[in-house]
Amino acid sequence: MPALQYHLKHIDKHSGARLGEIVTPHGTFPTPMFMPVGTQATVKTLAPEELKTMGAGVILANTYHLWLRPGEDIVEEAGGLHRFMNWDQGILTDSGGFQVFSLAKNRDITEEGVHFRNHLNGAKMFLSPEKAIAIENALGPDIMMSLDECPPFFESYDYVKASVARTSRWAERGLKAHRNPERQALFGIVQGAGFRDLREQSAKDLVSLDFPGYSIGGLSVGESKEEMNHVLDFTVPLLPADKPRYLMGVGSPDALIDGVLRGIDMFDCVLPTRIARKGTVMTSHGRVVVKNAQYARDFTPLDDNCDCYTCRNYTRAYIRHLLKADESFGERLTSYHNVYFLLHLMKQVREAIARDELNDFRQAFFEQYGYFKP
Ligand code: PRF
Ligand code: ZN
Repeated sequence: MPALQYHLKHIDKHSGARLGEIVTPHGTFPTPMFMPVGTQATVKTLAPEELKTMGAGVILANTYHLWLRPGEDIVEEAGGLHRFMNWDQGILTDSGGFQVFSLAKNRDITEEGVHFRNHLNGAKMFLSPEKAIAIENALGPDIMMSLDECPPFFESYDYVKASVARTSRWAERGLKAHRNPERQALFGIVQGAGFRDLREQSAKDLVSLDFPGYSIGGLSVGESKEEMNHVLDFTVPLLPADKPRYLMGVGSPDALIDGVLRGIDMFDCVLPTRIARKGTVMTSHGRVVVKNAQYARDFTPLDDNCDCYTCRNYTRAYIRHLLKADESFGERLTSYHNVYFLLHLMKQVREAIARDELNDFRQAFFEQYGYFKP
């Protein structure tokens, strides 16, 4: 048995949206799905039991961070990431490439891999495609990513062309180095910035290697929503219909719906938890900065249409007070709500696909949420 199975259940008749499920060694989750981010083997402020109650069937963790601290050897000794963090559902790890590019200093990319100084103590380190796989094999997630390079969206054609070719060679090296394909599914990552022929080349290279799933990287890195949707329009059809497609680092409600409409099955993003800790929540009427003075005497829930733990029990005024007083419970309440909001949104999206009504759902959602472009 392969480590992962994708079952395509229904395609929305009026869009490319797919309803399906992914079976992993740690349970089955429905798709399209949003994966909360647990960079350091914790979805910030939330307990695994809480995530499970909300219906999070899979979460993301970062190879880069866990390699630096506590070290993959310690996680392996604990019995793997699932046991280490007491999470018995799906886990996906990013390969570390993106984090090296966004966090580390003095990066030097060579054919062999990336030399850099880590962001914790400045020590010199080296990450190769084989090393990334060895760390991911030790951590033991259900789904792992190949080492890739995520070039800036507006990088030159020649640079991106060479980068895509290298990312393909790294993907092949990673596949060869993978020690545990029966328990862990390795995805290849399509790159190519905004260049159609480079996205095509990248997809072709990776599809020929026959990965159990494909990620789309290099998006949501500063380009416009229109540009991202355009790249998805021509990239998603290049990927096999019987394998899952994961759009990396995307998590705003509009981008989730627009990605699903183009055939994406999985998403992750720090957005809900990051903005929550700063006092911003997503609601059915749009974003609310609950820390603002206007909510000091607002004794209604964060979102009057939400039935999450936070909204059933606490008011905006109380949550604002906690956040202003730097009480960590405030961050927990907003984080809980935001993660629930996106998981619930994806549930509604799946139900709309089943009815062949995702286009109508999108329109109704954005008329409420405050962003709508036909
Ligand atoms: N590559 C990897 N991880 C990522 C990205 C990528 O391109 C992105 C881009 N949005 C987020 N996370 N490996
Ligand atoms: Zn809520």
